[in-house]
Amino acid sequence: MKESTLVIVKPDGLQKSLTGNILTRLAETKLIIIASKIAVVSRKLAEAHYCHLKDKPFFEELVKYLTGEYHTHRVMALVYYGEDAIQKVRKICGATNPEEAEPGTIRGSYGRITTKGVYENAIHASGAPEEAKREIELWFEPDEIVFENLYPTREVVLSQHKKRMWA
Ligand code: IDP
Ligand code: MG
Repeated sequence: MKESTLVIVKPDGLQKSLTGNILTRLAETKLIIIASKIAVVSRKLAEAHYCHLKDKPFFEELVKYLTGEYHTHRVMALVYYGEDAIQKVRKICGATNPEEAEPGTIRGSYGRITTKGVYENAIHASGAPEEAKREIELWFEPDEIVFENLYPTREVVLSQHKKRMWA
């Protein structure tokens, strides 16, 4: 089944200049990239992204990690699309716990567990189609995605809309 998946090169990945290596590894999947950007992650976005983990003891540290408190305040977000995209990307990422991830995987190669117990595992990848939809809609506007009708959209007319333009 053709599907889309959200990938985030997390702040540790950017700070360690791993973006190129990670994208090269993901190219093995032959999936296509239909959106990409460098983003600053607000606390609100990080909390929404990891809302399913809000009761975990490591949640606060996890939110700080994703906002870049321990590295750089930037992440790279991408949407990959193609046959079995979710499973193909997850396989190359490796297990959540970098100590348990296979050595050849992205997390096995670049991840570590901090002294505070957070898994700094360099990359996020959606785990299921519903999760991918929720995450992609959280991170991207419809017009940032170079793919017609990935998910349903609606049109709104904004009158008093402030927008920054080039001077
Ligand atoms: P996933 O990233 O492999 O989908 P999730 O369970 O969705 O794993 O967890 C999201 C993120 O939270 C992980 O990538 C990792 O950074 C962190 N995390 C998950 N489980 C733990 C844990 O038991 N201890 C510390 N950090 C964790
Ligand atoms: Mg997950």
